[in-house]
Amino acid sequence: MLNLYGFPVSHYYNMVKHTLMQKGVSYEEVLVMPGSGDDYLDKSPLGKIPCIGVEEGYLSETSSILEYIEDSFQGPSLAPSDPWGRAKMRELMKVCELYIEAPARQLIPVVMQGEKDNDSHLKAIDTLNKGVRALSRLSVFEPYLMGPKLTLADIMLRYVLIVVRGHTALPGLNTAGCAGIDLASVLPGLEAWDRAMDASAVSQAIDAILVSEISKYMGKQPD
Ligand SMILES: N[C@@H](CCC(=O)N[C@@H](CS)C(=O)NCC(=O)O)C(=O)O
Repeated sequence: MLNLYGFPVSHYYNMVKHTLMQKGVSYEEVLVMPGSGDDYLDKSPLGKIPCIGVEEGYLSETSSILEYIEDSFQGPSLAPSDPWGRAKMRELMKVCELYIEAPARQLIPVVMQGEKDNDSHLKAIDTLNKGVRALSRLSVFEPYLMGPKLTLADIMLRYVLIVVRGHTALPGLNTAGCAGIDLASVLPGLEAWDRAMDASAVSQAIDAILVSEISKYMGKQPD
């Protein structure tokens, strides 16, 4: 049985959970909060959430986990089968992670606590603008990022966007607005993509948990 370590409000945790559910893989959730101590470092060396435990050992870093799940389990395929398509999917995932999620996360204190802009916030705004434009250049939105088939890149983007434009459970988290980005005009395919992603029973199940669990975890999150 695969163990999934973390907590259900973490957007990275939910990328892994979404992938497991989408593929129909059985798993057990093990509650771990950030800063859980040295024992957890044996599983996830930087203490990051999520991580998984399988027969072979432990694995952290979400994109590695997603690819491991895709490669190891039956169920609907969530990646192109050819090397080029697969590499292009990884390119999209890197853009989501490094140039959208990371700068958006840096802007959270600005939008939530009204912290004053400083050099690092201005750099984050610049990176986020470039990241969203890169996403636009790399994606076809037909309706999914790479075409008619859902891939791991779509799953990653769904949860990255929580940090960029908020969520019904986290309405104030509009870091794109703080960076002056009008998502609908930079990403004209986003509306149809949202409809396709939101129609998924897996998305709906994860959103329902997020809404019901959020108040329990808000005060404990380090971000
Ligand atoms: N690069 C990591 C990032 C994961 C991450 O930052 N997770 C957050 C929770 S959403 C976390 O563990 N924060 C606590 C910390 O950074 O120590 C991944 O891809 O899994």
